[in-house]
Amino acid sequence: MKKGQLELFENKFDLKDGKLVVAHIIVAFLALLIGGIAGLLQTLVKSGTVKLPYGIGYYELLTAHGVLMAIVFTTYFIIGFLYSGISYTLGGKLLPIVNRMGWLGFALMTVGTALGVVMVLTGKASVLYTFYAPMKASPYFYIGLALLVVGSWISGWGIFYQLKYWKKTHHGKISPLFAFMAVITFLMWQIATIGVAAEVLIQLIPWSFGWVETINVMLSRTLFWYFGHPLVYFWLMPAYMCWYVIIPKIIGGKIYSDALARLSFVLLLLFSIPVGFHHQLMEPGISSFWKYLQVVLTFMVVVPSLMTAFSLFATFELNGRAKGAKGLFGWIKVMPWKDVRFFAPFLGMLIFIPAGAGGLINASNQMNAVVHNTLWVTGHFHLTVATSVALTFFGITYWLLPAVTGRVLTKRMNKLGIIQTIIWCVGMFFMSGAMHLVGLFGAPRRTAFTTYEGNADAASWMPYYVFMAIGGTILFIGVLLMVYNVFALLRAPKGVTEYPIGEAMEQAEATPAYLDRWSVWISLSVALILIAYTVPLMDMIMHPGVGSKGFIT
Ligand code: HAS
Ligand code: HEM
Ligand code: CU
Repeated sequence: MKKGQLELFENKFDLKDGKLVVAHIIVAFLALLIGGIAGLLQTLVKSGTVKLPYGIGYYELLTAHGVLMAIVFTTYFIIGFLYSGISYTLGGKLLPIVNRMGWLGFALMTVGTALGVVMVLTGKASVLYTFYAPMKASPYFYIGLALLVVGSWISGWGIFYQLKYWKKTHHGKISPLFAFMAVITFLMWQIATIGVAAEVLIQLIPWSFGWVETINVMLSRTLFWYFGHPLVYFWLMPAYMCWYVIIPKIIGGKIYSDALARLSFVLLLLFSIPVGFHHQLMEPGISSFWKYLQVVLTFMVVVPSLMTAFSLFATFELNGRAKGAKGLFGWIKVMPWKDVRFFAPFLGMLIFIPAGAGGLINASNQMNAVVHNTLWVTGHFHLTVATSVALTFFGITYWLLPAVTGRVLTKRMNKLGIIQTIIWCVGMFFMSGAMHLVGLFGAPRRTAFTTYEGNADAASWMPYYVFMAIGGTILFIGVLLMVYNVFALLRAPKGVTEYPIGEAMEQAEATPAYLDRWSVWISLSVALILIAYTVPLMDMIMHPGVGSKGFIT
């Protein structure tokens, strides 16, 4: 019996690849833990509840929080998750060379992360996760970032290589949906990170070593946002992969349309990069025409999200009807609410509706003038990345860790997962809700506790800061419980957990082969980027203005 089980398992997930996956997930959740401590302290400082001891600066904390949460937690989780799915759907195991590339990427990323985090925690890189010039960090912080990016490239190339091999051995077949999406995600990442690599290697590192005196600030910010917006889709697309491919299987339904899912990912590749200016709408130095063009493209990239919403509703409703649900909302009753593998990602989807709506507000030029650099924006991305994406990643963890380690999710763990999800939503309701509101009243983001010398407007923000701190405290409990859950999952009873990959509906149309034609999509993507960026970038390079010296805060 035991032997049979083991064999069955070995057909399901390769345990050697499982180790690679687990290594990534562990680093991700350690980052969540340390980032969570920083986050909690931020809310307590802002509300005037605590003063930071030992000369720790607010910006040290905020940099650590942004880097650990938005860059380390996400990137490690994503690579671990995508490698697991690649291993499972493309041949049942990673090619030995791909497994080694995964480890090499992991090692480089980890050296880079350690270097970067040490610089931040020793106060030598209080430049926030966007590392805007002319704020200057130690060169080793930038070198750490560069290693992190190069490591992620190597991992991405491993994914491309595995697909290439699969295609060679499965001539004429369309790639599995999960693999297709993983490749698009990493193609997008590959194209996007060129911007930040150029910024770091050509501008920031020479400048912070003192080899050049000044820096072209406008150019550096533009290169950053060329990368920074696709960065947020790099977080989102793996969550969409769970919503499209995994969730249908977990609820016992089918994928509404394989072709629609692929098309939405192609659109995400095309439109997620040439839109960075929507983070720079309030900046001088970019003419309004180019801002306008990129805002139009920003609204184009909303389309694949709306397609996603449509297709998920369709999956849910058709699944409900197949199970006998009646009426417009009858399907809601037959959903597996008590299964955390569904519950956590579903709340992520639900919260993505207001989160995305906030994004549409941000992207509208006139409204951006109201919300830019206020806590509203912080509220927006704690709903998008810190809830929709994070809750989806949490939901994935409950089956991923058991599946790749040969264990099972126990009832007790499932229950703890449900509790964790509820805690997260309640905490975020308070924290992000208060951020949105007080942001509308003009409270700036990225500020420590201050009374602005008794200014009455600033005093009226204080109650909201208290709500943020209440929310932050609840969220921190959620972080602790999640980290506990991760380590408990790693010790769960041995057994077989299926890797849940959904299948398309029988009546769905066949997937057209052109969707698998990479060269077309890459060329189109490059063309759009050239259209949106060439002229403004040339302008910044030809008319650099007066360069800026560095400032160390
Ligand atoms: Fe954003 C700033 C615009 C999406 C993250 N964003 C940020 C920053 C971050 C971030 C981190 O235009 C701050 C960066 C910094 O530090 O300065 N954002 C948008 C727009 C979208 C958007 C138009 N953002 C995201 C996502 C993120 C993210 C996703 C992370 C994961 N954002 C902006 C702009 C700024 C900005 C400006 C700059 C602000 C400033 O001035 O600084 C769109 O992509 C959103 C489209 C999404 C929708 C929702 C579709 C709904 C779905 C849910 C389906 C649910 C179902 C269940 C089926 C329109 C898919 C339903 C069940 C029931 C029972 C009802
Ligand atoms: C910023 C709290 C979880 C990503 C902030 C700020 C607070 C905060 C108060 C704003 C500080 C300011 O503008 O002065 C928390 C708490 C969390 C949490 C209490 C949970 C315990 C997360 C997660 C993510 C995240 C899970 C992403 C996955 C960010 C980012 C910033 C930020 C990117 C912006 C940093 C910057 O402006 O440079 N957080 N957060 N947070 N948070 Fe969180
Ligand atoms: Cu953006």
